Amino acid sequence: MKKRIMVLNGPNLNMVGIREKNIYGTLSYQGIISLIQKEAAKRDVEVDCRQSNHEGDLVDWVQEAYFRQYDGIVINPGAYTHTSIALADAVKAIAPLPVVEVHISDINAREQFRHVSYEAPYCIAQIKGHGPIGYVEAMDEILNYVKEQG
Ligand code: CA2
Repeated sequence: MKKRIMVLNGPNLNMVGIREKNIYGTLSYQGIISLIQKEAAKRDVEVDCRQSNHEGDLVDWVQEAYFRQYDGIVINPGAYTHTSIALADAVKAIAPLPVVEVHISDINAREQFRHVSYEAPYCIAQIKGHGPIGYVEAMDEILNYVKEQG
């Protein structure tokens, strides 16, 4: 059966490529999704890509990935990374479903408040500062993890 990965993006990620290009690069949100879809097709993987500016949507989708038995989640929670215990709880609750956290920028090289991630302790990996290709690396982390688990 084809592997199925949910790719979630949090608040303001629909703005990349439009503003703050010095931080997030010039590729648009749609460009990032096209890149992920192209790389997923090469790996014969199904990706379900969603973006929301609302915390509860992200919590609902993490739960949906669990109940609908996706193989894993790639998530860039945006600023909710640094604030949301609700999202961290959701990620923790679906263990051992593998979750990889992605950040386009290197959150550790930025403001102090971005150094904290509430969900990172419950993720199998965190990828930061690799730009849009980080999403593809995250997808590969999930696929390797799933393969190793048999
Ligand atoms: O580096 C990342 O991917 C982030 O998750 C992006 C978030 C930020 O809050 C995190 O600390 C790191 C922000 C999403 C993009 O926000 C924009 C705001 C204005 C213009 C363009 C993008």
